[in-house]
Amino acid sequence: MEQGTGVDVNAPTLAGFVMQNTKDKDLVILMQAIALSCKQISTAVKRAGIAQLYGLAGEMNSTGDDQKKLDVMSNDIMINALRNSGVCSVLVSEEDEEPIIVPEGMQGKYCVAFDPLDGSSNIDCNVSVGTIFGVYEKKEGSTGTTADILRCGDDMLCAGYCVYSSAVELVFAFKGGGVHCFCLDPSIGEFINSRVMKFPEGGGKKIFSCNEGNSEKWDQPIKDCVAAFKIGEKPYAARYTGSMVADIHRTLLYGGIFMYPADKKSPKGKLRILYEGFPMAMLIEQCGGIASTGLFNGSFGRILDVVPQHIHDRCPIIMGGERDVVFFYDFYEKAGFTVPKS
Ligand code: AFP
Repeated sequence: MEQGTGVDVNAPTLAGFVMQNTKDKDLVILMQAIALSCKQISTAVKRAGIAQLYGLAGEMNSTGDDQKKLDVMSNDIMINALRNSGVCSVLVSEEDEEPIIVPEGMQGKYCVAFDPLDGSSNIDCNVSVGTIFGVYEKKEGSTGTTADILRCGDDMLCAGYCVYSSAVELVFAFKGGGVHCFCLDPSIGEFINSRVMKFPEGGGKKIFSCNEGNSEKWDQPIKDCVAAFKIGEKPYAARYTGSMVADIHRTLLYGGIFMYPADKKSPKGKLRILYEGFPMAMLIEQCGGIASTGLFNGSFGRILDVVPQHIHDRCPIIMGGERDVVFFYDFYEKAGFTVPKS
């Protein structure tokens, strides 16, 4: 910090961090494009009331949800930034039915799946929302096709999210590395490395996070597990915003478990693999937690092992600290299922 000025001449910026850790200039360009998008989306979210951006755009998106005006704008922001970055070939957005293939002369080595504004049904009441992204490297010799991105989560190179809340924080990880948080410093318009993310020692706060309104359709072991969260001398606290980014951000920082399981009506659950399940699973695992599909197609697996068949495929999600996911598994074990051993 330069004395008396409040200016940090050595500010650990996102670009500097990516360069130092990877020496990959294309990845620096990619992360700068994502960061720019997040700053623009954050500004649009903040000005939504003034700029009359609340409300529906009048369309439905690729997964059948109503599109908000901010959904459409955030999608345009991301697509423009990534397509013009010169380092992307294939883009998959929650808002677009088909993948976007970048024109040949502008292609680069990365493929990005993203949800430009996740939790957007919360926008009009000013609850936190976020952007989620997962990055793959194009297969060798590929001219950029859907096959470059329809791969298991372990093939992702890096992933992250940005949460638009009282502060704007961008959380991301390279495959196999730690999880890092960058806070947007509005005085200089840059994301600055602010903290390392890791599950609290011992599991942290006992919090469960799920839409209990669906419980009638859940398997009996999940019903039993959630009932058990609520009894005893020190029951778990219930916290659920309906914005995955906000719920996962809290889970990573405070501890607990987030669940969007399969149910009788939706055997694949609700959340999308490429731009919700995979990026969050990578961050959860690299923070020391477990990211499981729960009971899915007859067995329990890692989310990152799933191979999506379609770009908008869904999978059930049970993720959080080891203490709490193991607690969840116990109810299936008692019901006679073989569960993963940690
Ligand atoms: P929206 O983007 O349509 O608001 O959906 C948000 C979301 O994909 C995810 O962020 C939430 O965790 C989940 O859906 C909430 O779903 P329920 O409203 O069914 O609880």
